[in-house]
Amino acid sequence: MAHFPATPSFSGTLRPSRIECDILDLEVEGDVPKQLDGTFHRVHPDPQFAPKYEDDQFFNGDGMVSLFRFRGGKVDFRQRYARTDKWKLERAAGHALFGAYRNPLTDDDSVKGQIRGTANTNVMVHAGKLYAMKEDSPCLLMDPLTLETEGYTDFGGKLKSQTFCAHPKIDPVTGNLCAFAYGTKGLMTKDMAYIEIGLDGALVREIAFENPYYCMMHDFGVTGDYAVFTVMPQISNWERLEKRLPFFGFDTSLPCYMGVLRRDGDASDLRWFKTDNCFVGHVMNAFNDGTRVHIDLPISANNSFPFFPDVDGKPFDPVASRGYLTRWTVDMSSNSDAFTSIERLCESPDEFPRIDERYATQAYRHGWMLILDPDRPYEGPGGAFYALTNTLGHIDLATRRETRWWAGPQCAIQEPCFIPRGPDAPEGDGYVIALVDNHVTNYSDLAVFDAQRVDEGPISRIRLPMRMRQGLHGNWANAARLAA
Ligand code: V55
Ligand code: FE
Repeated sequence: MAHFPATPSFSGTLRPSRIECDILDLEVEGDVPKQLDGTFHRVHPDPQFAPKYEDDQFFNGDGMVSLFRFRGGKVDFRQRYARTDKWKLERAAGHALFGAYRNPLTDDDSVKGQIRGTANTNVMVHAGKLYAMKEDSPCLLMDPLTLETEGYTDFGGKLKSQTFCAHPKIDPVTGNLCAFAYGTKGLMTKDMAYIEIGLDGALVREIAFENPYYCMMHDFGVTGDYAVFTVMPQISNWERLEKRLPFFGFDTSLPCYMGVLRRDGDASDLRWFKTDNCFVGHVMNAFNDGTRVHIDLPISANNSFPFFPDVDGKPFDPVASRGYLTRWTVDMSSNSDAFTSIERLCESPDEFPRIDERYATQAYRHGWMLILDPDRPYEGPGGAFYALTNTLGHIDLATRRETRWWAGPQCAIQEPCFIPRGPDAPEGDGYVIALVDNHVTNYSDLAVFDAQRVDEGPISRIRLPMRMRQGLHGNWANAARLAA
């Protein structure tokens, strides 16, 4: 008998959904641009079974992958669980076997040593497969159209790392998928790797190195010449796991770092630049002009994750938790470990930044993100920690002009995704899509915006007959990439 805890992670707007389905030809309000031919995949955590522990958290749910197939103005929908090893073992048992988030000490003896991954963080098409990813485990391969799971991959026995990040980037110049991994030799190890996977799905390079301290390293940046890593003190250790504390805790006594590694090197010239304690969010983009290396990402004065609390017990500070898009710059020709500059790019709290990915790794002009506008009213039920992602924003980094669209008092918006109008469209010319979840009616729409006119609101809404659970990340793949 399924009985989910009555905690904010499993009730109210975060009530588990667990819906696998196929819907042909979704209802559409307005017109979906006919030239859009491709797929939008996204994923949310959705526990298959009630968790072993009442205090379990949202990030531990099994990956539920959604597919919106766009063709000729019509959109088909499909949703399937990522059939991870964990999902299959628990399916066979009929109940949860794996315990707390990233804590193997809490698992049933019957599953000791099994891969604990949930594939719940990001999904991206590369080399004919859908990569479904969770940063604590290997990359899971799925079929991009049927959503059948193939299983975990070690890239033909070539990849040494036990883990694979959830935020790879596709280098638009080489077509390689650029990724990284932390805890490559096991939990709590400082061992990391920079990884590239070629257009044929084979390992191109794996560069091993160590980070200054073990921490949650969630996202990274890639430039033409370098891979860029951010170290922030969401830390962990075995003592925390033995005490059954949340896996990560935030340590305000530790500094942050920006690491820069040559993509074609052997890590002998890896540099760690140092800055004050802060909380580091998702990466919008990174690029280098010569030896000057830039990474753009929301930075908060303090911890943004209340469920990974302060290690000294300091109370969560919601205002200090807000991140603001910031440019971190370092110079590889400098002899010191100091940053060259730290420049705030956006004055509104923001997260889930995206770009026109044809400009990934390069100097760029256009960004989109969710803005957390605290001055807007919210009329939905409380509890969901993402209820304030109420506004979609566009930023023109050349003029610093910001435009935005508020989704209304009943709604939250999920991570946006940019789609170019066509292969030759200039940077930023196209569409932005984002799920808009109505927490009162309990329906979601996939809203389509003109990317340069988000303030005018959606030009069409692709209507789902249900509300999507809060998700993490998703990506567009055009027909050419699907066929490759
Ligand atoms: C994040 C999400 C995760 C995770 C670690 O957003 C970090 C950050 C959905 O799971 O395991
Ligand atoms: Fe993420």
